[in-house]
Amino acid sequence: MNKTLLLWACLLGAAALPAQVLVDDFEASTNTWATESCYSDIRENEYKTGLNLSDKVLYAQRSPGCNNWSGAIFRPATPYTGYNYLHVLMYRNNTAQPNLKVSDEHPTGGTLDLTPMTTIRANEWQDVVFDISAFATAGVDFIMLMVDRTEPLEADAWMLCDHIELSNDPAPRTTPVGGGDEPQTPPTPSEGEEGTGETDGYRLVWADYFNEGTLDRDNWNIEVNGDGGGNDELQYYTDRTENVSVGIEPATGKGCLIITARREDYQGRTCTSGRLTTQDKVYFTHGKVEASIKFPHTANGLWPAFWMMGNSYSEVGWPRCSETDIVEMGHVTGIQNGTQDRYFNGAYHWGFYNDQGQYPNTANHYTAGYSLQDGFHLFTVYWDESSIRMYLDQDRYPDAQPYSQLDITDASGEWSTGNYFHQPNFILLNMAVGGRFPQIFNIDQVTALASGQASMYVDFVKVYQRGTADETFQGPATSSAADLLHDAAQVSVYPNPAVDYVRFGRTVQRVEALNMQGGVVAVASEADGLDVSGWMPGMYLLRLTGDGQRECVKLVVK
Ligand SMILES: [Ca+2]
Ligand SMILES: [Ca+2]
Repeated sequence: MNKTLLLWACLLGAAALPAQVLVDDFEASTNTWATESCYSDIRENEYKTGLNLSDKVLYAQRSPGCNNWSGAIFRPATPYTGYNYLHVLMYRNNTAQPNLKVSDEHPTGGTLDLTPMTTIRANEWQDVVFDISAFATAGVDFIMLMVDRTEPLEADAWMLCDHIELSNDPAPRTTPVGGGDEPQTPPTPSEGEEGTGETDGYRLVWADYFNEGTLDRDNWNIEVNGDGGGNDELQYYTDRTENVSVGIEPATGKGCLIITARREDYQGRTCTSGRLTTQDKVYFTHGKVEASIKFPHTANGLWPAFWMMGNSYSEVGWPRCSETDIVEMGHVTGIQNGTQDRYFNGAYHWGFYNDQGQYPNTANHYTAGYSLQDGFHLFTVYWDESSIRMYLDQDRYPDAQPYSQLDITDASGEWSTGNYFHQPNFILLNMAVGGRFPQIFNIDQVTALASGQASMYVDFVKVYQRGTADETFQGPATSSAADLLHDAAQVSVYPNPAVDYVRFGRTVQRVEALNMQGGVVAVASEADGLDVSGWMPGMYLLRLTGDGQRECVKLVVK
């Protein structure tokens, strides 16, 4: 096959189905596999060599006297459809052919025996591939792995199985699983975590769904201070789990970032809370940014917010770095009007202070038609070369007008927006208590903390981009079909079809090649390129690491 490798040049449609799905890697404590006829168990991997450096494996044995269908069976809750190949990482004590059934009741009557496409070797890990294309439509509703079908048997035959995967790629695995390099499951949205999705050319480049039970410190910093945020706020921000945690929102069961404000004496302050940023970890210029948030009842005195600031903050200071407040709640006007649960705003701060102590800023206040404090609501900002536009619940109300917008084309003056809103921004999530925004400066007036504490829940945060030249992105890229090419100017990747070798134009400390589902297909160190012979046509993401930087480059293999 003659391959050409193209830099990401156009947007491709997202695959309707994941390119592969991991059925089991046996690392979990529960065994979902049943012994058939002879013996099976899940055990420590005694052979951490070659392709399998992981900890646990499935063991299946057939002994003399046991049936030739001895092995282990797994029944998925719902059939897997759309896959043509089943991969089993296998280590066995003989070269007899393993046997597979993938359907309990094959529509043509009875189950079908499948033998591997792979030549079996003994005493080493190999990726054994089965062609299951006959079941791509009807689905895989049963996986029965048999040690062999030989007969009779004179000595024990056994096999270790691991990393059982359904795929549309027949190429056997060449990189090890486990040992720290096990492919990470890319973050994938659960039901209700779709947000506005990949619309209008926007592709997901980063997301945190907060479903893993712990905060991902590759994404987030937790601020610790009691300085009042420059607004005479009352809280002390801590990094304790009492204030910042990842857990379950009790009413919906959603995995969330939980920011909790608590009334307590702490470090000279009368209450505590949490504030997180992605500063120096995830920052980007232009894109679509959104978060699904369940606010607490803010009245009176809580001030939760989802916002952005320029990553140049530590160098140029505020407001020169610019600030974009996507949503804030708890303003004094809402308190005065009795509309605290519906009154919110988007706001912008930029420029610098003049001699009169003024600087440019603007806010758009808005009263929603329904409470924003009784469930999750989606806040989406579109930020491009011409404007910043903010939308409420655009997933449910796609035709609604923006609640806030700012023109950022004018760069004619020292205070013009166009000079401040085209630089990389990071994301902030926090919940202040009191201060100038709610105009409450005494903890006794913070009725929202009368019961002692109140929490803000964030179901997910996402950044989408279109891959246009004006965009930048720094951070741990989301490994999905939606990754975009970034920083291409720093790394030249060009095709050499004659030898199937992609050159980077320089040596990088480490490169990981990921397929569309985030599976690692190749890893190399101190490499100036990658051999891509044998790669299936398709889209790949190269993560290049060096000098403390991580760059992502998209490849299309044709
Ligand atoms: Ca394993
Ligand atoms: Ca979530």
